[in-house]
Amino acid sequence: MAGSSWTLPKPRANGPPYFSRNQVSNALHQMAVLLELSGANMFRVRSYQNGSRLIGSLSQDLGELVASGEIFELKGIGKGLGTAITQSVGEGNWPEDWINLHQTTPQGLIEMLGIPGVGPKKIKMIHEELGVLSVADLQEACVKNEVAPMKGFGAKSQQKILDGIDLLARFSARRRLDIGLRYGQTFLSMILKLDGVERAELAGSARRRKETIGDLDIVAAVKPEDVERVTNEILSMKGIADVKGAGDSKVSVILDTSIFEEGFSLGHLDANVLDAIGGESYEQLESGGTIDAQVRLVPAHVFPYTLAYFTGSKEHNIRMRQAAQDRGLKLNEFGLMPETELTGLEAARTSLPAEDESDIYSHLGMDFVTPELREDMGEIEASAVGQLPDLITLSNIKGALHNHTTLSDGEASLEQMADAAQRMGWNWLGIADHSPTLQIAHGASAEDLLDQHRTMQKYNKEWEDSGVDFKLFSGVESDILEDGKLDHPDDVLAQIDYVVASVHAMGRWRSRDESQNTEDLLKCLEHPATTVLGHPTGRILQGRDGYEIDLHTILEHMSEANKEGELKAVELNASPYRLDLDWRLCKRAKELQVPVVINPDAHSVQGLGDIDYGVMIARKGWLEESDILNSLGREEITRRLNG
Ligand code: DGT
Ligand code: CA
Ligand code: CA
Ligand code: ZN
Repeated sequence: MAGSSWTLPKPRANGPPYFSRNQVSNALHQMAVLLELSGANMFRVRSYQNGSRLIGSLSQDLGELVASGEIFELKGIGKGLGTAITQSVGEGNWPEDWINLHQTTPQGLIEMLGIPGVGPKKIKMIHEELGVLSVADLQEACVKNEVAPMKGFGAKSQQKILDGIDLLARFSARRRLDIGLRYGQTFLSMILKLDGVERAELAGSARRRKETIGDLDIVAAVKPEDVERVTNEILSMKGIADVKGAGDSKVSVILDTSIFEEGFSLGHLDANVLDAIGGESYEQLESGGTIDAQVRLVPAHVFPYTLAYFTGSKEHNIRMRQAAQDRGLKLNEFGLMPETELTGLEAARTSLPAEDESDIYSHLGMDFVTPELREDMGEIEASAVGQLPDLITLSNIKGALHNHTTLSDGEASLEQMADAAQRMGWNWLGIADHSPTLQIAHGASAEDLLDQHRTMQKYNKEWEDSGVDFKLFSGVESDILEDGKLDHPDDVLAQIDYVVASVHAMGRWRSRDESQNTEDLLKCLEHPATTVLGHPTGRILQGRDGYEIDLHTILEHMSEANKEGELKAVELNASPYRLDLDWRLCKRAKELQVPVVINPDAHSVQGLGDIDYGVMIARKGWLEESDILNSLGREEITRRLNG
């Protein structure tokens, strides 16, 4: 990974143990890889691998094992490794030969390790035979078809390497919201547990719920006298792959998946999505991934100001500073104060007090702006005149229209999905399995679809008779075919409750121009059976861009249709891989009064939980309860779908 460091960590304390269990385990793992790259004997490589695993999973304290010499009694730690560990942990010096190997291994070869599907053995061969020294060299060699002819490679594996390089480049820069939040919330909860941390919050793009996160930012309130100890405790936490810097008010680290107590898995993935992000390679990349994080430690009285500053966005901050200037004040990460010669925390002593961020806004004559809205997209103006939206919340959601069962590519049965929806407190659930054309997702035949419809009617009758406030709706996720046609005959579509129309043949749609795509989508939307436009651009975050489409025109047409009494809703696909409709366009849909339906596109029971991410993005897009179709209760949605 681009983020992770391959230098041996510096000793961190003034006495033994100089390195943590995690750091030693990492160093051993890296040694195994470097040894393999250098062509060392496999027995030696394996002894480092085993040592890494053993130390990483120790239940005893490594410092004590070293101090007592018991380290040599551990099965799997030979004399050589035992001595090396004793010297590093006990004295703070890594062995000479470890340092040498790190220094002599070309940096480019280490970067190549980040390419999914490319291990040390292959890198060594490519390096020796082709003189490749960097990811860029390797890409060039593949393009020139120099890798395929090598023994043990071939055209297919050459293409896989090219795809992997592409994936690595996209992946290294930013991480998806779900992943960023997973790291961020885990790290935050560990920091909150430390003695001396009075409060702490996630800031930056994660707090603003951006669809992807560059790095994590955390702000913590800590008394000056506790800063050094808290800093050291953060640096020795599990999950810290490397330390980039630690000063007296800021800690910069790289986190890896060992931060997750319960391990790291991605759960059941939609085949379409998985395909777009590189299949197994992607899972490998994700589980071997890292994310950068910065923690700022400040005294409690400046905490709200620091939190507001590092929450951003930069654009929002600029407007806030302007608003302060308009009142003759200066706003920065330390406070809100009259212009002064003093700087930093010194100047903060003259700041207006703030218990919370809302006090800062109120000093400036503004309503509190929720972090999701802080993008300078109109929130500054709205908050100054008390016109901020009353945003949708998870508890407003009563059901959803786009979900899959085992009838197509879902993992759970109709019964399991209905049961899960009830347990979530929903009052209705719409099932929209794939249509026949989509073979990769086992699209269901008309016959099976109608069968499922009858089963739902049976359950609905039972619930109605026994007074249960729950109902199933039968839909279909129809592929949009050539010329905007739907994938079932009209008489079939007329029998079910609704159609989610989505594009899946991405290759074809992406090869066409915007006007052709827009025209076909408009045709499809004109079909009386079409109720919802599913994942409107087809983008897969970090996987592939969507097809060219003029969504403004589409939304305007949908707006007209709604004014004429039809129901044409646009989906906000809540899968964290999609988040499509983009939040920047949600506000436009709202202005045009096109209903938005937040759909988890669940392919499993757990998948229903993705609704959270959809709500986050809907909030970011200014949407209120009245803008969201699936905030309607059972009876109202029945009327809307049958109307
Ligand atoms: P990211 O990490 O790329 O997903 O996005 P952010 O928004 O988390 O950006 P980051 O981590 O560079 O900085 C966190 C916040 O700190 C940012 O949203 C606003 C604030 N900030 C950072 N640099 C500047 C700056 O030069 N000017 C202003 N006004 N604010 C800044
Ligand atoms: Ca950030
Ligand atoms: Ca940052
Ligand atoms: Zn779907």
